[in-house]
Amino acid sequence: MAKVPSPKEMEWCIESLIAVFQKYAGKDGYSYNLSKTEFLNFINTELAAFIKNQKDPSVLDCMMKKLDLNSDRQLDFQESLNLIRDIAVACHGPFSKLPIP
Ligand SMILES: [Ca+2]
Repeated sequence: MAKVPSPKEMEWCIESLIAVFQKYAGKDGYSYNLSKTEFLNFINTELAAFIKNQKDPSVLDCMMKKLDLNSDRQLDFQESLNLIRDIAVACHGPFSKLPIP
């Protein structure tokens, strides 16, 4: 039997993105989408450091509406990835200026 190679770092990151999305999606309905409640639970748990200074709850409502490209009041995996992409791009700027060890 051939040994299955362990996932590379980027493959592991992709698997992690999918696993975290699926952990929150489907808790109160269709398992392939985040409802508003699931989205708030996801963002307040998984991205707490990024929103810790955010005191206005309407900002998260606006964020979900902006991410919900097909306006079905749910975020599918692709729509939720736009948030992750935006955060990664925002973080890359400051990190890219650090010296490489
Ligand atoms: Ca949607």
